[in-house]
Amino acid sequence: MARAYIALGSNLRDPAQEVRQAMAELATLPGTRLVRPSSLYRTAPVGYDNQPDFINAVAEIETSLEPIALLHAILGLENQHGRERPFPNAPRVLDLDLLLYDEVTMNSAELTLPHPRMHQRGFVLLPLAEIAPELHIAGQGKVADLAAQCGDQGVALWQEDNA
Ligand code: PH2
Ligand code: MG
Ligand code: MG
Repeated sequence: MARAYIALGSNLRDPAQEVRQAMAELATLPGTRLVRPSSLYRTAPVGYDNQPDFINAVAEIETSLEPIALLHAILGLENQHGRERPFPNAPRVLDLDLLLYDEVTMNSAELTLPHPRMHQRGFVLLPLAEIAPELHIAGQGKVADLAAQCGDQGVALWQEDNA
């Protein structure tokens, strides 16, 4: 079994519900178990500003799927949620990104591991630091240190009663 980390994000429809449901769906993938879900976070958009805030979270899973098979499986979940891709960084009903897969480093047309931007992004690092602060990102450092260094990017714990 491999240990993998997946970033979840949504800023369309009912984002908290999309992310919660996707978290549960990860456990239904073949040979896969949800080990630890992070809390949900409300996060300011990065990259393309003119869009709603996101709900983001991170999941630790255990899986017997190989990296590319896992990638295809999570893209399948995005499609089940009606994901569309009108332009890069567009608002989305569900985004599932494979962040880390054991100690694997790879760089193919389809998949780069570790995820090439995860070490700069508060919306990934803060939820990840909640569930795996001691985790090491190859070539970058320890998750807790990266989260402490990434500055204020408008990431806050999501309070259900704020809705
Ligand atoms: N995803 C992006 C680009 N920008 N910003 C936030 N806050 N959350 C995201 O999940 C996100 C983003 C590309 O996938
Ligand atoms: Mg993404
Ligand atoms: Mg994606």
